Amino acid sequence: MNNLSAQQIIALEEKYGAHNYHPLPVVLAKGKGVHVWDVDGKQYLDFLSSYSAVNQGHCHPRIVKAMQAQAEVLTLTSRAFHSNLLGVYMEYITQLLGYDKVLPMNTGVEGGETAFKLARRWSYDVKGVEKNKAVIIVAENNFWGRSIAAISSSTDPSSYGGFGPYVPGIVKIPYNNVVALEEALQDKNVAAFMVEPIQGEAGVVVPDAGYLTKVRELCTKYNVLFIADEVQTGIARTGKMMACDHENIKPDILVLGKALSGGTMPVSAVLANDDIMLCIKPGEHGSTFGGNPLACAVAMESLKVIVEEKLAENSEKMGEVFRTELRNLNHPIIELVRGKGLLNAMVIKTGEETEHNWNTDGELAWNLCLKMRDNGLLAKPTHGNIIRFAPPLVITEAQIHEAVSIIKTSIDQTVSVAV
Ligand code: IF1
Repeated sequence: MNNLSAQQIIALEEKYGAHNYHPLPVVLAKGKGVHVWDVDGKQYLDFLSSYSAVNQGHCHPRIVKAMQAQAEVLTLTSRAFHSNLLGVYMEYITQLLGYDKVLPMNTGVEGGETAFKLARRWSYDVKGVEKNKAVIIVAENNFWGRSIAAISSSTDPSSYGGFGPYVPGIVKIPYNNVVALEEALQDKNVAAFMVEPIQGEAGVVVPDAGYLTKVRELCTKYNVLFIADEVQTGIARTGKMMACDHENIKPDILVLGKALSGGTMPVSAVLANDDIMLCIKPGEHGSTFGGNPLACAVAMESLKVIVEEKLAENSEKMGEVFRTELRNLNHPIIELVRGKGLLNAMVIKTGEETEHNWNTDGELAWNLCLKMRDNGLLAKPTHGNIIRFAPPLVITEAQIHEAVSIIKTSIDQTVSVAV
């Protein structure tokens, strides 16, 4: 704890930190459930949920308790030795999600890297792809992190630009397009198709109903692995345990992160069945922290909280209420509201589409987020004119009403200034 003002803290970051972010000017010091508080004690509804990492709510008492208890006993053994929790956690998560095996890592991007490596290795050892020829298909506007392979998969210049050379063997096709997928699958060297069931960073882009089912069918038909990046959509965020559950389909490789720890520490996991997972042998993949006892204790409790508090159900229900109410505002600056469960986005009309020239380059979305902050709700624009709304899944109906009322007031205040 310190007594620095918000301005002083922001100045310290600016002076001593790399300039790789442009945060909304608010300095948080505390979080509990759906709420966060800034250094001056002002309370906000958190409608970002730390990019969907705090699905269980900030500082969930059960998760914090499990973390504290384990932190006092054993935090890290490395995988050079066994720990008493790893096998127990592995049994729990694989049985819960229905896979033979799990490979524990730390961040979401490491999960993606692991999935890429698994798919490549499977393609050589099982499918019979010629050495070093494996291809992985990804969707345009995907986002799976900041590593060299992740940015090599990206079609966003602000993500990949100026960081070349890039990883070869990655083919990009349009999202939500099964014709393009089938065309790309004609290449016999394809190892996998990796896709987000709903594209998060792209602006909460929900594909047509049936898309994932068709992806599943095509991957099976062409003997290609279906990798679902559920780092953002998984763990009840979209109203089911996994977003793939909406279509009752099972990817060959499932990548999880973020809320797997309830936002307390980086914990990620890659799940697959034996025919895929056992392609990687001892010494061929791993990390110092992956599967550490602290992470095992925290991840197990985080998953149990989701299940026992029925957060998928609440996410589905509250998401419906939220989208309906937001749409019912019928505000002329709202172009559309989309999403599933509590992963939602509000698209704001751009200047050319309205009679008023009030929105240039996402300026309105940014100003609206500042106004919502003033009125006690935190959200952030993505891609200029899209605002993501993704509160913790423990949110109540009364809090949804409160949020929509703040959003409405803030739009009115912002627009009256802009016009
Ligand atoms: C940043 C958005 C969210 C992800 C999916 C893997 C990862 C992510 C589907 C990697 C990470 C982040 C990281 C964060 C911004 C962010 C994000 F704005 F880009 F869209 F969540 F909403 N797969 N998503 O969304 O996970 O390695 O970060 O643990 O600032 O880069 P990670």
